[in-house]
Amino acid sequence: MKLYYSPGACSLSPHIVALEAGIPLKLEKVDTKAKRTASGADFWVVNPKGYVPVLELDSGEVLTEGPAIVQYLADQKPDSGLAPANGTLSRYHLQEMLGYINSEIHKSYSPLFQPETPEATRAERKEYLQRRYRLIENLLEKQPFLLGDKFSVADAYLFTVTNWAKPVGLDLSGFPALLAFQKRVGERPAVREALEAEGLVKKAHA
Ligand SMILES: N[C@@H](CCC(=O)N[C@@H](CS)C(=O)NCC(=O)O)C(=O)O
Repeated sequence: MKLYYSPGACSLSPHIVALEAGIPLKLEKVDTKAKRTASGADFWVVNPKGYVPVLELDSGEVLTEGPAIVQYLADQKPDSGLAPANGTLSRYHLQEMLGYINSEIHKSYSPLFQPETPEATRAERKEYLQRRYRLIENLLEKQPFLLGDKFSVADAYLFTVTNWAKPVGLDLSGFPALLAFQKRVGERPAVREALEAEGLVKKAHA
């Protein structure tokens, strides 16, 4: 399988999930502005939506949309415990959380990365994000991970998007449980490996 990614973008979430699950992935970097992949392919052809992440299966079929990709990866290795079993209420709670992160958090960051976004819109989006993070904070005050005691694909996604707070200047100092979560997840070996592979942190020398 191959993951088309852009360093530090939302594609970091499936990258982390694959490493957590022990699924070998080929990686191909994408210039999402130029819509070119590192091997010179036209990214519009790979994904007509023009965005990462894209998971190319060994059959050549492609799967897009982060929440679908992370569940697909977790289901390849059910024993990893990265997603509750299909058909259970817990699985719907996972999808509920992925939907919340996708539509309420991930996409609220998007205008903050656009230089042309007016200052008033930036302020409104930041205020909106802080409101949405409050629910997450309340949850993480009671439990280490979004679904309870165990790390799941939702945690990989939350970690990925929350890493964007610093570059866009979103103040998270009012969310100590969330900040502790970021630190805890960032120290997981698979997460560290994904960050190193994407060139986001320096490799630790032996
Ligand atoms: N709905 C998609 C959105 C993916 C998305 O927003 N990807 C961003 C990076 S985080 C991207 O590739 N943006 C480049 C572009 O849209 O031109 C998902 O949830 O996977």
